[in-house]
Amino acid sequence: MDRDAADAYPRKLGEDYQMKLFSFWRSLATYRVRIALNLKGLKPEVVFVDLIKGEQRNPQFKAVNPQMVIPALVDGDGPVLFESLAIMEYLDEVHPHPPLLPTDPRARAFVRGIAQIVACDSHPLVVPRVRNYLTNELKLDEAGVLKWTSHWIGEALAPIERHLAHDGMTGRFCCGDQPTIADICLASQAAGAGYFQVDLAPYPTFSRVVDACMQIEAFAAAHPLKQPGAPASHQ
Ligand SMILES: N[C@@H](CCC(=O)N[C@@H](CS)C(=O)NCC(=O)O)C(=O)O
Repeated sequence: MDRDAADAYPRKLGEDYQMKLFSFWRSLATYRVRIALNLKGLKPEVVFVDLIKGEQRNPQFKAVNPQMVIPALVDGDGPVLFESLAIMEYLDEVHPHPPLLPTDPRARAFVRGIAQIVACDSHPLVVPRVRNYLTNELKLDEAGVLKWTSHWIGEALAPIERHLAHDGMTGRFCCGDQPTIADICLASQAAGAGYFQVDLAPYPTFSRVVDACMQIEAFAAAHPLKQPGAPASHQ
């Protein structure tokens, strides 16, 4: 069923992809999965779901992902994979090199903890359906919505900075000197801070690690502003 729904999306002549990623330039969760795919050297077919036009709510996409959010990844015969953290761990298990998690249990917990502050505590509060609810149901104006989004982004940046600077785990990247799922989530948090005009100056360790990530082609090429359909800048 999932594979059928995914196959309902038109495929260009001659394409024979095993993997199909439902994506949009602006999606921070999909940015995370794009980085993981790039790090693994995987090149799925990309299907665009325009979140600004509300295409995630089309019945055709709802048949792929009933939650009506991206990313969604179909690998082979499916079923569809959903939730960026689950997708990244799946990719890491199926394609173990290079690893996206350290082997040491404490280091793994640290990496997952940083990733979850971003993906489970902060990002869910700034996604389009939440912003739309604030605007349409609670009647917040643009300034009010920006106050909301920047507040919840900051509520993640401050503890992440504290963990990175003080827990003794951080090297060139969040945990040691290899990029992990935590760094992928950091990159998405930095892009979100750009969308919602959050100053990163108070978070020097966070910014240093993000800068190190962006020197890696797999991160840089996955950036929202590098995707088809993206504007030249956030402004
Ligand atoms: N927790 C999910 C978040 C998925 C999500 O909310 N994706 C956003 C784009 S980043 C979306 O598709 N939103 C559509 C909407 O809110 O209507 C994940 O990490 O994959």
